[in-house]
Amino acid sequence: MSSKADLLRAKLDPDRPALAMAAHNPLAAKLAAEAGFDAIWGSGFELSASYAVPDASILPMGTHLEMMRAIGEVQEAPVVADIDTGFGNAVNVAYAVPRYIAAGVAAVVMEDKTFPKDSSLRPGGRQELLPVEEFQGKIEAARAAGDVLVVARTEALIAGLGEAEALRRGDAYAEAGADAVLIHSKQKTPDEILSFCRAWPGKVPLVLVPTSYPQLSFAEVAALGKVGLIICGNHAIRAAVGAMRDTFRRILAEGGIAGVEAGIASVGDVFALQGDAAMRAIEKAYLR
Ligand code: SPV
Ligand code: MG
Repeated sequence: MSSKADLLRAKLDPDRPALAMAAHNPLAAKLAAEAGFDAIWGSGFELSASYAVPDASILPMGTHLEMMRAIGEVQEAPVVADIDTGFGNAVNVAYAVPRYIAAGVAAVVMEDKTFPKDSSLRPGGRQELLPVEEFQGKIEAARAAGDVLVVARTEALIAGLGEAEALRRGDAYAEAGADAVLIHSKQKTPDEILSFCRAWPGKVPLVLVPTSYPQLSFAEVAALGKVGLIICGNHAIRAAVGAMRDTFRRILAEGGIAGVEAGIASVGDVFALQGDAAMRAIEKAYLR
C-alpha cells in the first residue's frame, strides 16, 4: 500500500501543480478536501490566528501536532505540515519529525529562519536566517526520520537577501536531500517569484505560497514547468473571519437571528460534517 508521502510525491507534477488549501482545524480540512483540493496545508499562521496569538513560535509543538493528527482522522487528502523552524536545532528536528510521521502527515515544510520565528508576511518582521550548513543538517535530520516528504523553505527573498542567495540556498537544500524547495516572497507583484522560478535549475520541484501576489493564476504557475505544489496559505481563516464578522454584526444590528439564516450553513449540514451518518450506523449495529 502506498504511503501518504508516496501519494503526495506522485502529485508534485510541475506541468500540473498540486493545490493545497490551508486549514486551522479538522472541519476546515474536511471542507477543503470536499471542495477538491489535493492536499491540506497544516498552517502555523492559521492555527496561531485561531488561538488569536501571533505566528511567532508562541504555540507549543504539541498543539500543532495534535491538529495534524486530528485532520488526518477526518479526511483522506495528504497533510502538509508546517513545522516552522523545526522547533529548534537539528536535535529538535530529529525528535519532532518522527512524531509528525506518527501523526500521519505526508510532508513537513521547514523554514531556514532562526528559532523563535516571526511571520514572513508581517511588515517589518524579524527575519534572521540560519547558516546554510546548519540548515542542511536540519534537513538531513528530517530526512532520516522516516517516510515523509521534506520540503525545505528558504526565506532569503523575504529577508531581502536577493535572488542569487535564494538560488544558492535552494540548491544547497536540494543537495542535502530536500524533496522540494518552497520559495516565499512578500512582494505585491509576482515578478520576484517568476524570476526565481525561471532561474531555478529544476533539481527538485518548487512550492509557492502566492498570498502576497494573488494575481498570479494557477495556469501561469503551471506554464513555468517548475512548481509541484501551490499552497493557498491562509484562505480558510480569512474566509472564516470575514463570514463570522458579517454574521455577528448583522445579528446585533437586526435584533434577531432570522436575517442571517439563509446565508449560513444549516444545522443539518453541520451534523453531516460531524459524521452523523457513521454514528447512526454504529447506533443501529450496537445500541441495545
Ligand atoms: C503559514 O501559513 O503558516 C505559512 C505561510 O507559513 S505564511 O504565513 O505566508 O508564512
Ligand atoms: Mg507558517
